[in-house]
Amino acid sequence: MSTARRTAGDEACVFDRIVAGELAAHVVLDEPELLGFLDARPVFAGHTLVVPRRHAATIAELPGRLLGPLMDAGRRVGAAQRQGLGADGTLLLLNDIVSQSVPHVHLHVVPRRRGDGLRGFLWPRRRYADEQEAEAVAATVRACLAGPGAVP
Ligand code: DGP
Repeated sequence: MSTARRTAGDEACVFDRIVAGELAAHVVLDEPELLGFLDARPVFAGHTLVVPRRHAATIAELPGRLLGPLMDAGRRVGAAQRQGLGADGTLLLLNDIVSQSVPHVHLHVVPRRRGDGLRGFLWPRRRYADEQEAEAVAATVRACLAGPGAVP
């Protein structure tokens, strides 16, 4: 799933179509490897999606060298939202597979304001039962990161 213009079923990926100029979007960032445009259903005005031009459905499929530039674009768009839109801060968020409605990597850059009501909306927190449970979970992830199935 890493070639350009990849499709989900028979339908062209909607973000590939935006990158190709086949679908209109309000572009805010236009760079050789990345495109940033307004989310059509924003949490707040200015909510931007930054996508790699080359199709990758998930971050495991995205070349690792693009992760830094993707986050850096989020950093710059967030600063522009603070400067131009009066935002106090930024939520950088990337839904990967679960809750990912468009199978093309996209970084949400959401302008935040103090008191905007988003506090705690993402997840209710829990606690580990004890240190043993936490260590067992950490050991499992550590082993997978060092094992043959690790993403390069
Ligand atoms: P997610 O749920 O994390 O996969 O976010 C996908 C976002 O993509 C969602 O907030 C709405 C946005 N979106 C979906 N289709 C289009 C589109 O055609 N144009 C634009 N600008 N945004 C879209």
